[in-house]
Amino acid sequence: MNGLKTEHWHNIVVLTGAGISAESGLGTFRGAGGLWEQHRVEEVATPEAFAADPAMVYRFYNARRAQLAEAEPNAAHRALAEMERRWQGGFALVTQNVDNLHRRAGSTRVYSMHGELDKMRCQRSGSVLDAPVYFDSEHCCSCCGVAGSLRPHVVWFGEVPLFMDEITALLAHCDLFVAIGTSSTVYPAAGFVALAREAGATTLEINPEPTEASSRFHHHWRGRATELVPKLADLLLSSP
Ligand code: BJW
Repeated sequence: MNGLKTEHWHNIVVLTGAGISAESGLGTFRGAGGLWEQHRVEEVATPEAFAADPAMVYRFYNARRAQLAEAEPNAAHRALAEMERRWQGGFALVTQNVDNLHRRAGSTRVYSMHGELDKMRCQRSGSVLDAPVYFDSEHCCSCCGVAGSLRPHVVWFGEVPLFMDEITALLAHCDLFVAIGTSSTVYPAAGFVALAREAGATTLEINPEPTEASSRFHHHWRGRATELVPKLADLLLSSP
């Protein structure tokens, strides 16, 4: 941990990825243990995979929902919720994660740009509904009463992420941008650091490993999110 001196920051934007939930027991997508039934995420999280083999894709998300039901927010999620409560300027949390651990830790201003695992969407009406732990093509939706129209409310490759207008506006007025636990391999999130720098922001990457985007950040804190995010909260919330 080095280098970051508190400045006259007003607006903070934090981007999180799978690494922040790793210490809550949820697997990351890439690196060791990133395969699910021998599939890479790029092979299951696509509209094409859902069209070709919906049972496999439902099974993937049902397993993830069951795992999430057993998981609890960790110290990093809680530290971000405390930052939102106590930071005097603007604070926004953008997450690529579809788990609900930020909200369960108490964060309220969360932009879940890749959707939410505990929601499902009717492809006929567009309604977004609370999802049970298990659902598949047999499940009838409450809006039109037809089976086979429900899909996970998540953003797959080739689909447009959610809240892009809001996130772009936040980045354009950002003074400090922090990326936590993301490999920065998936766009548009991987490009947010460049947008933040165009806005003149200071940028910090928190990750145990260097990533494809590391060279674009001013500062790097190497270590686990549960250790370093509470330290960041202490640093920011104790500054005059
Ligand atoms: C720790 C830790 C600890 C471990 N503490 N850290 C060529 C060039 C550029 C772009 C493209 C291209 N070809 C195609 C594209 C576009 C494509 C893309 O980016 N593809 C890449 C593979 C190249 N992107 C899209 O299609 C997106 N849509 C799009 O671009 O639309 C166009 C558009 C955009 C904007 C406006 C208008 C139009 C959609 C992307 C959807 C991604 N969906 C998924 C699945 C979501 C549902 C689900 O969860 O199942 O999102 S894929 C998956 O990857 C998931 C994640 O959110 C995402 C990112 O992964 P993340 O979070 O970074 O996890 P990992 O596993 O990669 O990394 C974990 C990190 O944690 C590691 O670095 C560890 O070191 C670290 N870590 N333990 C802290 N304790």
